[in-house]
Parts: sequence; structure tokens; C-alpha cells
Amino acid sequence: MQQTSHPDGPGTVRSAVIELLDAFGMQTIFGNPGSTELPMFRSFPAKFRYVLGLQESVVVGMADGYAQATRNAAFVNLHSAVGVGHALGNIFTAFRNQTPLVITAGQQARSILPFEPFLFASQSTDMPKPYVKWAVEPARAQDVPAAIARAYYMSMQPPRGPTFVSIPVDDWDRTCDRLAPRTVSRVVRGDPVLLAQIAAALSVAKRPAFVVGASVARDGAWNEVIELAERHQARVWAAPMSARNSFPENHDLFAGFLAADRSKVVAALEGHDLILALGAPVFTYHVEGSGPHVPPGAQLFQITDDPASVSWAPVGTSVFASLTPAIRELLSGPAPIARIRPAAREALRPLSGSALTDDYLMQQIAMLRPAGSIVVEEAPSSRGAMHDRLPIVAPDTFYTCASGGLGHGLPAAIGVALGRPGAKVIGLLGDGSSMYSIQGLWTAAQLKLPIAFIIVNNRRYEALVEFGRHFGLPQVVGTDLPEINFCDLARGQGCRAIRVERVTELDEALTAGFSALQPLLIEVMVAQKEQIHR
Ligand SMILES: Cc1ncc(C[n+]2csc(CCOP(=O)(O)OP(=O)(O)O)c2C)c(N)n1
Ligand SMILES: [Mg+2]
Repeated sequence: MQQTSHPDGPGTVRSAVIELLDAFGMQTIFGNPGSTELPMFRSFPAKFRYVLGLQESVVVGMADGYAQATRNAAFVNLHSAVGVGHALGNIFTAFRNQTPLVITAGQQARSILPFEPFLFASQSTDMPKPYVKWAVEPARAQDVPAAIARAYYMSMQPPRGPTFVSIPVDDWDRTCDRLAPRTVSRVVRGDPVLLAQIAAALSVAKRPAFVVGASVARDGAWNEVIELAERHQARVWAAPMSARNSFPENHDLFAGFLAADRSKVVAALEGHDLILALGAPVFTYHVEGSGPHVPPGAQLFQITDDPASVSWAPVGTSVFASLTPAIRELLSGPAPIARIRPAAREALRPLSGSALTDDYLMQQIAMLRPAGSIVVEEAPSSRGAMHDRLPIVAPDTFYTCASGGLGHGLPAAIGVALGRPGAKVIGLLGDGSSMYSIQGLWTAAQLKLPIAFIIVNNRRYEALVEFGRHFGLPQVVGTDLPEINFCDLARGQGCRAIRVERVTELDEALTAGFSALQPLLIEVMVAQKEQIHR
């Protein structure tokens, strides 16, 4: 293969990998370095940037947000087995988020691997499994570039997700051939016969309903879903625990958010004769349930880019497909029968601000936030308030984790801000949730990212207190979080901070956060639920 000049000199594993990363648009490296990775960064190219996270969970969370925001795989570099260990929670989340990541980890030098050296990983590729799509430690140094290329292509294939390459430290300086990037398809066309059947059933259904999930947003099918819903006068529900926004929440056809609870899903969908799940599992549950999964007599169709959820769906006809082309096929299907447009939801009465509640906080965020701002949320018990009071109306402006694992939201907000320069990012975080990856504030401050970190400080794990009631527990151990000072935690990492203790202080603080060109943490001391008299 032809060699060209490279700042690193031609023909090393490092130069071949750097060229590939450049070709794949992965010039940003998220990492936390150690001895077993350093040779990778010899003569680090000027057009690349290294985003340092102070703990590997933060590193992967940032990369996840960045990959989602840019719709391209993000490159991650972790330190050996322990770095992978710290990162695993957010690797699991990236897997559930279908976020493409190429995760690399340093391994000890090949020549000393037989002697169980310091900082080696004995089963490096087993460690991140089963939450990566593919894991490899190449048999030879010169196979590393091909492994990186395969990891990239696989991460970008539906279902997208993380892949993993373990790289011995002595590999980087070995000589090796360059590897040309290839074109590899990323779209799955659904079975045309089944898609035609769905289009036909949809055209004659009396009261169709759609359940939209994160893969609609991931595939950029926002406009197509709106067009399909309007064409069929279908009410549109957000899928239980959907990690992205897939339909304008101020649209008159928007019906609300399905609960992750079987009988509640059935009750919400009652009266519909056809249910079309788009880009969502059927369905994500969080509590045990029994009985049917859909209202008796209703037909269920599912189209999604996750072959696993296609195979485990308990009822209905499922098609494995990329969402945008599949929905376009439905749009070219037979015209629907005449239907009456369903009534829009009733608007909630505005809150006066008699108490500093999470509901009131969400209402004021909705009122004051700049158009086009992006919400990255991890505030479990405030999610209902957010759904009620903070409608998400523009595509690609809402992110949360699909896994339920805390520690993703704070670093993901940083990644989203990096991936969408110029946009205001609002990190909406519970006091408990933010503590899993609080070190991310340092990276946000160093990079001067325009993020408003809003800490909903209710001084406890409120969601668990509420869950305790579900299990009939009058009291739940390990749920009080007194005496954490988030302003001090922020300032100690170079991040400006404001505390809001009274309703009258809220608007000014939010306005400051929404106009700042740098990160600002706003700690909002909200009332605990039983203190609220509505
Ligand atoms: C990694 C991880 N550990 C524990 C949990 C269990 N958990 C679910 S919600 C929650 C409470 C979160 O507290 P906070 O962010 O303050 O939100 P609140 O419930 O108060 O709204 C916890 C600990 C989890 N989901 N993920
Ligand atoms: Mg809390």
C-alpha cells in the first residue's frame, strides 16, 4: 500500500490508527490516561483533541452524549482493567442507549503478559461483555488498525452500540501497513411484504395509536412520524422510559407518556384497535405485571432497529428496520379511511409559585429557557413534573439514559454540549444522581461549556422513597442525603454556582444559567413531597 507523510512518520500502528480515526470523524478522544496508553499519544495530531474525564464512568458518559449529539461513534480510551471496571456502568447504559462507541483500553506489553504484570487484564475482552457488541485483543500488533476499523463499522450498524478493543502498550510503535477506510452500510431496509401489511392494516384501522421510542429520534425520523400521525389522525404516546424525544410534546396529537407498567399501558391504550410501536420495545416495564400487554382485540405492530426487542416482543408482528425508510414506506401506503381527529389533551393550570416544588421549577425552566436548548435529564422523581410542565418540542433536544443506571446524565450533558457547539444545554439532575459522576463538573468548567446544571435538591433519593411504598415499606433505609453542598462541590472544581432557596430567587438564577457562556450550577432547594400542600 502507498505510504504518505504523517507527523508520526509512516508506517506505525499509531499512524495507521490515527489516520483511520481521522477518516471516521473521530478526532475527539475521551479518556483518562495511564501508563499502558501513553505511547498512543506520541506526537498527538494538532487537529485532534483529548477530553479528559477524572473518572472513567465520566469519560464514557461524555462520549455517549457526544456520539448521540453528533450521530457518529465516539472514541474512548480507558486505562487497563480498572479503567474498564470504573466505566462499566456507563458502558451498560451506552449499550441500552444504542450509542456507537469505539472503546479502547490499554493492556500490558505482549512480551510480559505471561508473567501476570502490574496493570494487566487477564481476560481483557471478557470484562466489558455482554454490554459491547464485539470485543477483541488483536492477535498481532499489526492487526490493531483492522480491529479499530471493524469496531467502528460494527458500532455504527443497527443496532448501534459500543465495541471494545484491548491494545497492548508495545503495539503502538510497531510497523504496520496503512489501512484504507471503507464504505459500510448503516441502514436496514425492512421486509417489504410485512411493511405493506402494516400499511394496509393502518389504512383501515378505526382508531390507530402510535407508541414512539428513542430509535425514531436516533434515526432522525422526526418529520416522518409527524406526517404519518397526521395522515392517520393517530394519537401518539411516548414509549415507557424513552431515552430520547421522538414527537413534539405540544402537538395536539400527542397523548402523553406511557408508564413502565403493563396494566397502565393497557389502560392508556384502551379503545385503540391498532397500535404501532415505532423505534420502541413492546414494552419497557419497571414493575411486575400480569394480564395482556395490549388491550384485548387490538392489533400490535412494531418497527424497530433493535433485533433483540423484535424477537422478545410478547405479541404482534415485528419488523427489524431502520425507522426513516420504513416510515416512508408506510407514508406511501394506501390512503386511510375517514377518521375524526382525536381530541387534544387538556392543558394544565399554571402554578402560582406558592411553594418551591419540582413542578414549579419545571414550569419556570419551560418559560425561561432559550429556544433550541437541549435538556439532558437524570432526576428520577421529577420526571413526572418534567413531563407535565416542561414540554420538549424540537427534535434532538432531549436525552436521558435507557438503562436506568444513574451516573450518565451529568457527563452526557457535557458530551452533548461538546457535540452541539452553540447550543445551551440544561443538565436536569437529581441531587443523588449527580453524585455518581460529580467530577464531570471539572471537565465542563475547563472546557467552558455553556451548560446550566440544575440540581433538584430534595435531599434524598425520593424515587426510592416512592418505590418503597410500591413494595409496602413504610420506611426505606439508605435514602436520606443530608448536608451535601452542591455549590461548594461545583466551586471546588472551578464551576460557578448559585443556590436557590426561595421561589423569588428562581427566575434570576435560571436566567443567569440560560444566558451564561460557561457552565453554571444552580442548586434548587425544592420542597420534599410530603411538605407540599397542593
Ligand atoms: C447506579 C445506580 N444506583 C442506584 C440506583 C437506584 N436508584 C434509582 S432512583 C434513585 C434515587 C436518585 O436520587 P436523586 O437523583 O436525588 O433523584 P430523586 O429520586 O430524589 O428524584 C436511586 C438511588 C440506580 N438506578 N442506579
Ligand atoms: Mg433527590
